[in-house]
Amino acid sequence: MQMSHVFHHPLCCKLLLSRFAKNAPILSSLTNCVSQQAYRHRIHSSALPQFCQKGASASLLSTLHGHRYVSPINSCTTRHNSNEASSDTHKVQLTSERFPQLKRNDSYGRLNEADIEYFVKLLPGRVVSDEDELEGANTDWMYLARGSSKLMLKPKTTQEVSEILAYCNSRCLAVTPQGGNTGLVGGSVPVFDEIVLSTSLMNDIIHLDKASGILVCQAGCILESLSTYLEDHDLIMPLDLGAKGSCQIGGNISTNAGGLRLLRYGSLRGNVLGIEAVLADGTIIDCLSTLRKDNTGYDLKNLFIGSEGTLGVVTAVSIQCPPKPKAVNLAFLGCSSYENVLATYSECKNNCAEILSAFEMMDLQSMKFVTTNLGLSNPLGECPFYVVVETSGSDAQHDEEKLNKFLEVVMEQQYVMDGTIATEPSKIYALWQLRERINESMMKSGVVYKYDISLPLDVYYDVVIETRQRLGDNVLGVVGYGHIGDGNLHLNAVAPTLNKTVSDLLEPFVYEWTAKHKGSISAEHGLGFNKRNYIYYSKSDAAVELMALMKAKMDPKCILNPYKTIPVCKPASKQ
Ligand code: FAD
Ligand code: 2HG
Ligand code: ZN
Repeated sequence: MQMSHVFHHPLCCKLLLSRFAKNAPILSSLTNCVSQQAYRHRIHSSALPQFCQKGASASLLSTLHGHRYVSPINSCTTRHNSNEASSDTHKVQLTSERFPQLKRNDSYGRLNEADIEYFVKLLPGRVVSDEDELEGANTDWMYLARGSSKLMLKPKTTQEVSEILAYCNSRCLAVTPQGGNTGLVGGSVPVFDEIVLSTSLMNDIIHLDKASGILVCQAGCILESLSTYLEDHDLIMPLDLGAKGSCQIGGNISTNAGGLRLLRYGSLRGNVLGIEAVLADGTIIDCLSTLRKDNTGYDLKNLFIGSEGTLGVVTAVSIQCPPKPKAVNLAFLGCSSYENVLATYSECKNNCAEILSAFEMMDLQSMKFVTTNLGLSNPLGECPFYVVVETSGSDAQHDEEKLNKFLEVVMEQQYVMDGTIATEPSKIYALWQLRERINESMMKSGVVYKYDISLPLDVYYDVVIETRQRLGDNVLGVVGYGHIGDGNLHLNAVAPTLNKTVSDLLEPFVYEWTAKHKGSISAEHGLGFNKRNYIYYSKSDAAVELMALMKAKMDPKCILNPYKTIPVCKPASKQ
């Protein structure tokens, strides 16, 4: 349908809504989900467990988390849940075999009977050595990294984490902290036989101050469970991401996750008010402040935000939560060129300014993956680019007027060639699926080479075009999508299997391209195992050296998440 048929009328919203209704298939694909009412600013979802009701106790939350409550999105779609065995995981090549030049450092101790006895006494019933159960914890979400840990520990309290680390430090046993295991850079799984320290049972909500919106909780709380809990108190989490049903707030903080709301609420570095963490030697650092202002010396909590489990294990967090918006609108628009995407973004900021809560971009190739591989329906015609514009405000009429004004302008200027809007939760949810599930859809075709880069907006999409030309028929597709409002591009190349020709064409090309355009080679996913050696494209030698010094000071035996984040991480005895 041409835009002139849709938007030029002053009642464009109503027309658009009726147009949306004609696109029933996008909704029917949701019928198997746990909850069709679920949406990003969920008010209440009747199909979800009742823990989101007022007065739900923290212990009930724990019980649910103990059973690995998975979001509606993931229960429909996710390939595996962390810590659960999947027959597929056995097919993933061991990281140690994939990188035979990388050697396990023999300074690390090897688990013995006495170690197991110690842990069993400390954590009765919460020491996992069953091989099948360990498969899930050893294998990453991407099905690309697989460790061979023989032990997973599931503490419930900070004190237990402290005792575990003090013991591991004394025995020089390496440890991989793990939250929801949704990380995309191979950071959350062991490389060799590191012990997995899972925070999945550390899922109590400690306190919510309803007046200030400050939430204090344990690190293992699942992001979506927190969102659901908060919404009953007219608050929301300041972050949201496609992995919300499995990822944990401790993992979010340890990766400094960005996601879909960063444009509006800013980074976790601004929203996290306090952190409690345990250092490698077991020392508990209590910086669990709930103050918005605290300039007493160095901002230590920021050391743990984004340090990917290499400096300490985050055990609890206090976080500032914004009020739940009373009105949410979503516009799903099609653009004929990248220039028109940018022009649409500019107009959106001009017209929707304070109510804008997300501005996301996906190209036609991304759309083809979600429609072909997941059976979702594209509500629009074929357009080279699509954008998702979300507004969140406090006055439905005011917000609608602003959105309409913006739509009128972008239609008149022909920046947008087609579009649909939604105000109903179920429709908003359905439209968000098209964007949030791109990642998952590509994996159904094979192996995904993933780049998560920050770039200036004027060159943002050029790298997709160049990469596509460069890879040609060597791959099934090259797609570009992401948080364009934050300058964050997700460049993905999909191939049937891992392939040296493809990797050699991609690396270091993508990193060099990014550095040449003054971008960052990791915008939001971190470095983990996969990208640690490329850090120099985005940080000076001196900065990396300072990181290494901090690591050596805080974890002198290098037991915390070795082989991750810092390019070379040698145990103390080898230095
Ligand atoms: P894990 O994957 O378990 O761990 C991630 C890292 O943090 C590892 O290095 C681990 O050792 C460390 N870690 C975990 N918990 C702790 C702790 N308590 N203390 C110390 N270290 C710890 N990321 C984004 O930024 N934005 C997105 O929009 C986004 N969307 C995603 C969508 C999908 C479908 C998927 C699968 C992933 C997405 N991600 C995104 C990546 C991932 O979800 C995030 O990085 C998330 O924050 C990881 O949380 P987690 O609990 O799963 O952590
Ligand atoms: C997203 O924004 C996530 O969807 C995942 O950060 C990005 O898979 C990716 O490349
Ligand atoms: Zn992202």
